[in-house]
Amino acid sequence: MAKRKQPGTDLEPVAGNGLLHRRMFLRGGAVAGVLGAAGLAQAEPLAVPEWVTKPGKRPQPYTQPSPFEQGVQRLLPDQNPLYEPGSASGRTPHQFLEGMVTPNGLHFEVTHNGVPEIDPARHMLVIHGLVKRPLKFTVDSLLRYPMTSRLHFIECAGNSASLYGSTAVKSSVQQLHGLLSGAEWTGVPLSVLLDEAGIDPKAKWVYAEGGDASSVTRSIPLAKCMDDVLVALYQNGERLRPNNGYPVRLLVPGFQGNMNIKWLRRLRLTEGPMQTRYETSRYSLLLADGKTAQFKLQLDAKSIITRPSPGYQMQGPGLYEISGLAWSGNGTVKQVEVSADGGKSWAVAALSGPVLPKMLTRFRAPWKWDGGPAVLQSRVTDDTGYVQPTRDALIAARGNKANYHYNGITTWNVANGGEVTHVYA
Ligand SMILES: Nc1nc2c(c(=O)[nH]1)N[C@H]1C(S)=C(S)[C@@H](COP(=O)(O)O)O[C@H]1N2
Ligand SMILES: [Mo]
Repeated sequence: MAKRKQPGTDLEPVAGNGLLHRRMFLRGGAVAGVLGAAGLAQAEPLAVPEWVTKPGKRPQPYTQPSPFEQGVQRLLPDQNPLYEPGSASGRTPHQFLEGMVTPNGLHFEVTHNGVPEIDPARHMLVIHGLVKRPLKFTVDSLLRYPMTSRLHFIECAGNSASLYGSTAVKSSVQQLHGLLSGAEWTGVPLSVLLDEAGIDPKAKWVYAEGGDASSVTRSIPLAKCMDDVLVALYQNGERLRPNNGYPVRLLVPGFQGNMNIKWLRRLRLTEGPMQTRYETSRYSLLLADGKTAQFKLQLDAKSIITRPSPGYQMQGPGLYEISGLAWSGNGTVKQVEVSADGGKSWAVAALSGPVLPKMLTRFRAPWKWDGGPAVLQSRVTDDTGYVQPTRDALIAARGNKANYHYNGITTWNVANGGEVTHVYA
């Protein structure tokens, strides 16, 4: 009996330049013979490598990645002389990672004045200002509260800032978009601690201060603090890494990375925002007319293709899986589309669940590359209906004096022969 034809089973394209139906990879049969596996001559025995012939190493108390994965590293730029000493970043190597969770050793970092070495036995957190009962917590006392775990991304508002520039920087996805990571955070909902302190009805903002030398301080709307902000103690199951705020940090889901105050030591409830340096001279948006938009705190929806991306060597014409990340500071990823012809036509990508609010979502799309030129793009729509803009549309709306919140579409050019580079469409 003839089976009804399913889209994709015969590698039928659904958009220009070889994009195939997202269901294709769910059908193992359609893939056999077109991917990387080498054909096996019948009854040929496997070679016996030396590691099969002798006992392996003893276990270590804390394991490290395979020495063959040593190239998978955070990217550490030189100290910027305009910034404070110790001001540094470490960018996540998205070109080498998969799934939605960033391993702790590769989580990105932005640190304005070096990483403090904090003794958890001496670290304190105070809540004061417009409260009925000011409170002081030791780390041990915070660890006794009932815990909540949630997966969220953090993205520096300065991530991807070079794409405001007039020429496309020929660089990796790590260099261009590496100030972004996703993790499971565990801690105490801030609302629990604020309720315990008793909120004065006059309070509308919470001023948060870090315990490092830079005094990174930010004003956070009280409504946000009562909604989904966490006082985080654990990152992917283990205690926070020093670089990411050990022993305690704020996690402010979907808001500018800068607001996720690390090494948290003080929360003061206030009537208005404090107009700190990090919400005036920095992390605000310089518009085309020279005015500055302050307190644009949510990060709009954005997506990037991580494979193939610059540095990836295409291995000849054939079937590839395009893989990438999409996220929205305003909610949940609803749909991701992928184009191989510079945005002329689009194929809907498959989303790897779970798809969670204010968290990275992995998307995938099967692609039959013919070995010729291609222009790869991805475009996300979130559950508010917002569609990621093209770079031109973003700059037309905002100008190009801005340093922050770049969320336009990124374009990878695949040249004849397979070199992948960053271009503007
Ligand atoms: N105390 C303190 N908190 C801080 C910073 C800092 O330098 N000091 N950097 C901020 C910035 S700019 C960002 S983008 C995020 C980055 O979080 P991560 O380093 O854990 O990735 O932390 C924020 N919290
Ligand atoms: Mo940041």
